[in-house]
Amino acid sequence: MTDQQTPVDSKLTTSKRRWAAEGKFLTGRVARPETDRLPPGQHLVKNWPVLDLGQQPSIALDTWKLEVRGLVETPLTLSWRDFQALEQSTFVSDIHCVTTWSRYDNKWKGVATRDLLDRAMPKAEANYVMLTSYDGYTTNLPLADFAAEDAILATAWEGQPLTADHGGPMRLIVPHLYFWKSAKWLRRIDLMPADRAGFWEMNGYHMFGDPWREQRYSED
Ligand SMILES: Nc1nc2c(c(=O)[nH]1)N[C@H]1C(S)=C(S)[C@@H](COP(=O)(O)O)O[C@H]1N2
Ligand SMILES: [Mo]
Repeated sequence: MTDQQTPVDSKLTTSKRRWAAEGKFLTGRVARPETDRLPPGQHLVKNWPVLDLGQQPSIALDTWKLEVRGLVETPLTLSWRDFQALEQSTFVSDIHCVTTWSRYDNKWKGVATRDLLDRAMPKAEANYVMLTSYDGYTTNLPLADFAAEDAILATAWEGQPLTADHGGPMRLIVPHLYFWKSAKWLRRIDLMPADRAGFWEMNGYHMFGDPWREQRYSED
């Protein structure tokens, strides 16, 4: 082999480099230029608003549990102690709420969804996830997006235990989708073969919810 590239190779290499720089074809958090950080139609806030159905459950840690069910090799039922014994990760990410506020640089600590899935071992037929919370809330997303490298089952925000109003003791954070996908007070994760609508998705919100494509509401 020679080091010399054919014109075709170098053209491909150039466009691949450009795609990489632009984050083309990638889902999830990518290195976007700072000027591109705010998705269309969003404005920046410094505070952290509380939004939910108005029923904020208070869950005692000794009765808290997390279940992983459906298309997995190993169904899981984790106590708080079991959950704390899983590998802990820290990620920093932005929040984009469909009601048009965004908040930059939130520091989360908890269990990376990938680490939980490593325990449960999704079956090959698992393509989507339904999340069910202690307040009865549900929301759906593709398994690949649930397993994004910066998706986290968060128990702390900015170094403090996650407060009950924001979904404590544990909530999901999926930074690359609108925040309604980030279930607070998460109780159960079901791996499914096909997509099904959760609460807001049955009420006119988009099935996927990509802020960069402004997928706020469903088409019909
Ligand atoms: N369990 C549960 N999770 C939920 C909701 C809810 O009502 N119940 N609301 C969603 C919506 S619409 C938003 S915008 C975010 C708000 O999270 P925050 O109150 O921490 O800002 O939580 C999401 N997760
Ligand atoms: Mo929301």
